[in-house]
Amino acid sequence: MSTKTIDQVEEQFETFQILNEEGEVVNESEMPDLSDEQLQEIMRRMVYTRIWDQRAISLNRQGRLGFYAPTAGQEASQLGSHFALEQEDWILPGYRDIPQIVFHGLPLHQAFLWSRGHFGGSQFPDGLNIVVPQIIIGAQIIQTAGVALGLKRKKKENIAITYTGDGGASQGDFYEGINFAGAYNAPAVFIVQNNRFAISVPVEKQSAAKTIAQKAVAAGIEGIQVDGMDVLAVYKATLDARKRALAGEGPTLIETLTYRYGAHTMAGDDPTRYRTSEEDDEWAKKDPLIRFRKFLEGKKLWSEEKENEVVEQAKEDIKQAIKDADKTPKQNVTDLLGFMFENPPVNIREQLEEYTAKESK
Ligand SMILES: Cc1ncc(C[n+]2csc(CCOP(=O)(O)OP(=O)(O)O)c2C)c(N)n1
Ligand SMILES: [Mg+2]
Repeated sequence: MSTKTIDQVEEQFETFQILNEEGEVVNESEMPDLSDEQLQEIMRRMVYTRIWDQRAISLNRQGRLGFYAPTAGQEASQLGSHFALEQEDWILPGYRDIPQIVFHGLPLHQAFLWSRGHFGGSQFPDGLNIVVPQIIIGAQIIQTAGVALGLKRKKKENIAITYTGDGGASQGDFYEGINFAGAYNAPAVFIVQNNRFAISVPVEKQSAAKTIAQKAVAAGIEGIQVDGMDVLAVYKATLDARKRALAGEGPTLIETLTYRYGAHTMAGDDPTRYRTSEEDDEWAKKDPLIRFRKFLEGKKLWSEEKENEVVEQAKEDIKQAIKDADKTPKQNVTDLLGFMFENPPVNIREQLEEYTAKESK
């Protein structure tokens, strides 16, 4: 016995890239077919999300937001994959994947309510196919396999897509989910955003595997590792995965190599305790906005003026969304209990009575 098998498998998981760090096309044959307007829209979303991240961090520090998991650095991974979806596709996000569900149609003020732990942040508009962002690491992977199987059974031309992190790929749920989806040929796309850390734990400590993408092999599904700072590569990989899923060719596991510039969440994490500034600098050079901006400027599709417009729009929208969130009546204990069951069991009925009396005082 030798370990040759592993070497042979790992060799096949080369990083898929279309735009290099300079914004140059290095993989012309994989260039996706996107109109000028679509290319500009992708940039608009990434710039918008970067500003939103800065504002959210500052709102959090002012005590006005609640839970927040920073997104800067991960825009290409999050928004490039989302751009490949259709409106009727289902998204099962993790706690960091709020940009995708907002661009899918969740009003921004509801995203802020979700941050505040207000139930209004989880009561989605009718017809919006998203699930409440998952906090339990990996749980959404199994749910995605189920949603995708449901879509297949109902003969819908749609997929279910989910996001987790490098840490999430160590959970039992992850293996169960991808295996089940493979076994039932469910139209699912599993994105693992490998930002190199699960809070402070480096990815090298998560697994002996060199890539997360190769974990697809044991589940008998497609796997691909993508440059997660290259929005076109992430878009193309997701688009291809979606097509394969709908053609009955099974689910795909996509590993995006990315980096979160900020803290894990705003609840006291200090990345300087587990990352070096050299590593931060190295990843800043790969920045998804810088390289896509260069690419678009080369095509005369982007300018400082355009960028400023997006920045101003984002700031204005955020200001309004916070106002709307502030205007939302505070939640009561009876709201929480009332939403739990259609027919509440006796202990919940007792508590409902108790709190109805308290709240009416
Ligand atoms: C089942 C479970 N275990 C532990 C936690 C605590 N926890 C929250 S985030 C996190 C790290 C997740 O890292 P990763 O999957 O890489 O995602 P990232 O935050 O880097 O996007 C952990 C361990 C949790 N939420 N759920
Ligand atoms: Mg991570």
